[in-house]
Order: sequence, then C-alpha cells, then structure tokens
Amino acid sequence: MSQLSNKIKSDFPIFEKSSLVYLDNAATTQKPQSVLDSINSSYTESNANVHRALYALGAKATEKYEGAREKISAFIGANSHKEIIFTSGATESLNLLAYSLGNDINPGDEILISEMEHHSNIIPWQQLAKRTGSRIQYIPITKDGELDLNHSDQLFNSNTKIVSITHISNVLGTVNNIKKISSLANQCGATFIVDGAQGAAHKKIDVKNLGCDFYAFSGHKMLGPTGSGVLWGKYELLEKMDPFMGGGEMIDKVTMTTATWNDTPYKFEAGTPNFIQAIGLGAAVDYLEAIGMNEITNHEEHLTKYCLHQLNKIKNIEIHGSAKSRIGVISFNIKDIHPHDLAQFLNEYNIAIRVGHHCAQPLLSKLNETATARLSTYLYNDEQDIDKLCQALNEIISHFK
Ligand code: 7TS
Repeated sequence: MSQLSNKIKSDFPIFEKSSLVYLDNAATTQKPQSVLDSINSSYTESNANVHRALYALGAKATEKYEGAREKISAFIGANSHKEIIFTSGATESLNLLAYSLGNDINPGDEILISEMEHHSNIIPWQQLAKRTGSRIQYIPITKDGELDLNHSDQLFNSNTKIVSITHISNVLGTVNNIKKISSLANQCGATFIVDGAQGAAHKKIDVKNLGCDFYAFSGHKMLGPTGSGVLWGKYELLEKMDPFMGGGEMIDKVTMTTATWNDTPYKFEAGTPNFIQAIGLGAAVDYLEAIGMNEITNHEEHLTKYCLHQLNKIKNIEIHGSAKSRIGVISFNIKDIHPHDLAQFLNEYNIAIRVGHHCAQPLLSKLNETATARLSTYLYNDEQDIDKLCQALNEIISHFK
C-alpha cells in the first residue's frame, strides 16, 4: 500500500521540494502536476470568458468548462450535466440551497441538521430560520461520535421540511449512514441535502444510490483548485428553485422591470464563473479516476487503522470519536498540552496538522473542548508520515514533562 503513496507522492511537486508531512487534508489538499498543468494551459491556451464569446478562443474555453461539467456528472453518478452547478465550494453550495429553498419555508417548519456539522452547514440554516420563523433541530451524537437516531420518530416529523447532514465529519471522521437518513427524510417528505465536503474526496459517490436530493462539495479538498465547488441537485428540484444570485448569464431576458431565467444549471451561475478552476477540478477528477476511488478508499482505510493503532500507544492521548465507519480524520488532545502548542512544535518537524475548533464549535462544546489537534490523511500519505508524527508527538510530550 505504501508503494501506492510513494508513486503518488512523486506526482505532487510540493513533496519534491521538502520533507513535508502534510496531514491537514480535511482543510485542503495538495495538487498533482496534472491539475497544475491544466490550470496553466487553460490560462496560456484557452483563456476567454465562457458562454459569451463568438470567437474560437471563447468556444475552446466553453468546451473545456462544459467538458468538466460532464466529467463531474459522471464522477458522482448524476443523471445529466444539467444537474451540476459550479460554485466556489461547499460553503457557497449550501448557502445557495438555504437561500433558494428558503422560499418554501414557513413559520413552524423545522430544519434538521446534526451536532456534528461544520459551520457552513449551520449558519445558512440559522439565517434561514431567523428569516422565516422556522426552527432548527439537531440530531444528537452518541459518545462514539455517531448520529444518534434513537429518537428519529420525533426528529423526523411532519414539520420537518429540510434535512441537511454531513456525509463525513470533519472533526471525528465519522462516515454517516446517508441511505438510512435518506429513508427517514423521505418518510416525512423532507428535502434531503448532504454536505459532501469531506465525502466526495474519499469515497466513490453515487448520488442516486445515496438517495439524497442535493449533494454539495468542494474541489480543493479533492486535489482540485481553490474556488472550485459543486452543487448536484435533482433536475426537477433545481428547475423549481429560484436563482441564488443575479447577474450576467443567469438570465434569459431582462427588461427595465422584470427578468426571466436561463436554463438550469446556468440560472444558478451568475457572473463570470471560476471556469479555469472548474476545468482544473475536471483534471483532478481524471487523476482520481485513473487511480480509482475504491483503491483510494482501501489505502485510506489501511492507513487509518495503522494511524489509530500508533496514536493509541501515545501516553495521555485522548482520541475523540470511535465510529465504526470512519476515515482518517482524527481529532485528539494530549493531557496538559494545549493543541496550539502541539501544532507549533510539530511545525518545527515540518509536520502540518490543524488545531482549533475546526469550524464546528457546537460539536467541540459537546466534546467539552475548545480546541483539538486534528490530523487528516489523503491518498499520498503513508505509514512513514504517521511514524514521523508519532515520533514527534512523543518527543514533544517528553519536553513538556
Ligand atoms: N462542510 C464540511 C464538512 C467541511 O469540512 C468544510 C470545510 C466545509 C463544509 C466548507 O468547505 P469550503 O471548501 O467551502 O470551505 N472544512 C474545513 C476544515 O475542516 N478545515 O478547514 C476547512
């Protein structure tokens, strides 16, 4: 398995230049040469605004942009490229939904999220609730860090209009049972949204099989450029929704007083889109598919087991969450050492992890922590990275004695 990551590491220029141990992949991922080449060649060979230019360069840019949409559609098992909206990331995708679905939300309606959500799957709903007089309900979590669906008949009820749940926790690594939540959401007739920011990078996604109505994710967490993101939605639902932002290209006809909208998905892509980033995301998808998502999942499962085994040998470590189904996003605290000190010392070893609240303050307060240390792996990480981390942690602990 580590042979896979050795081969893969050489595709990423950042690892050539230093002995970096990069374990902050839940925040963002490094980019392979093929993605960098795609961005570079888009700027040097096909840079013109998409969907509006009548000259050849514009047609080339549009063809590449729409080609990326087709690739992403196939990558997640969508019915058609018309179900793919390019956004700047999961945050924009979720805000789009909270805004555009909000027209059908009334006082007394309930929006069901969970205690393990990232702020970008909390704040838009809080704002919607404030705007409409609706309420937010939370699915609690168990001490293992799994969704507690014991009282699902109360949580999923006739007032529940929207259910929006993370596929994978960015703090605990828990992989939620999306199919189960889908069936509960369906039973009460709610719209079901999955925050796939940590999902699409690590698992083979088949949106139809998951049974959700919308799936939101970020390109930069799956080897793509920053500023690339996706919202997938069922076509018939997107058709019914109002646009999120107004501006160029999202319209059909505009008069002094009125406007009609462009076709789906273009009515949701106001202004000049991040088309070069979207094309770069297409290159990232090509790269991931060439390796195979199942191969990536297997590699990460092996590495997560190894990592948990090694971390558990460290004195006074508390690992948060022990979900049965999980990925290599592992949060921990070490007794009497503040996570921020840990991260600073690890930096001396050229090891990058994230510390803090991970934009999930409600979850952190549930864990009775204000900050944790968090490592998060990806396809290019290997056992040596984990060994270096554990050795450094042991040395840091001995300094603090
Ligand atoms: N949802 C989840 C579950 C996330 O982990 C993140 C980002 C987002 C949504 C938002 O994604 P964005 O690309 O739009 O910012 N999570 C993290 C993290 O864990 N550390 O930095 C960003």
